[in-house]
Amino acid sequence: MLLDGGVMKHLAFVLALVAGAAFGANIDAWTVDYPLSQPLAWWPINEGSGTSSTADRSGHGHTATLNNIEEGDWVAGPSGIGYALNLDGANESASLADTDAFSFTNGSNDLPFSVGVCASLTTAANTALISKTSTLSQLEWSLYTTSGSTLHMIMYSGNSTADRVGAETSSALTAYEGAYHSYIATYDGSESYTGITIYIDGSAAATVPDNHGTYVTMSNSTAALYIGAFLANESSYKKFAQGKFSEAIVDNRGWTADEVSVIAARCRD
Ligand SMILES: [Ca+2]
Ligand SMILES: [Ca+2]
Ligand SMILES: [Ca+2]
Repeated sequence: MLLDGGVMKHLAFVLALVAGAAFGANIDAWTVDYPLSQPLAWWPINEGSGTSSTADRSGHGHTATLNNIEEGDWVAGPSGIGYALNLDGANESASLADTDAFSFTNGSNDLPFSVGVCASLTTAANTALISKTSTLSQLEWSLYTTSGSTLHMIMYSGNSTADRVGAETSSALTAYEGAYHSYIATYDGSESYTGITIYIDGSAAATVPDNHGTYVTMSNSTAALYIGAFLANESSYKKFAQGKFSEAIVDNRGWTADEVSVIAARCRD
């Protein structure tokens, strides 16, 4: 049958609405570009199946290896948008072999960088968000929590936990357990506590210094980068995250507060 112009316009409008709704519902999906200039690495963790790897969509090819993941670990992301990996707190993570691009030092001085994770933590105590650490002699940087559930962003010098600069949130993350939240740290490369900002859901958190020893510049070790693990190869101190990880980002510049807001808005229940 033939449709008159008015009906055709109406149909086009309805189709546009459907397309718009689908677009909005898939903000975290493959079809949507990263919201800022392309970062060093962006893992949307949106495959929804597979147990071997998760893609880096930054265009830089830093495909991450999945460790001890089973098909049943794939779950819904924030608000049912996209997917996430439900890590078990025992041995599951994603990792990337050591490469210089993720060591933010020129050998003498630190360089700016930022890291971000969108995760729903089952427990906020003694957990790992993202780090470049493998053992107590392979230490570069880490975003993790301690037994009191406060969030730390630490840079290590000389591959030693004794020589570090860092910031620790004044409040515990306990209230954030069980729902998706954005955890971001930015660092200006100044080799001091004051150059670190920790953001939760896009807002700068109150912090206190976590500095020890003598900090020269960030180590460039052979540590792997881990999403959801800290000191993964250190039997006494290893931490594995228990919770759903929907996105991880690493960038080789310090994000502005406005940029952090844009990234954090992608992570909401
Ligand atoms: Ca497993
Ligand atoms: Ca290295
Ligand atoms: Ca995801």
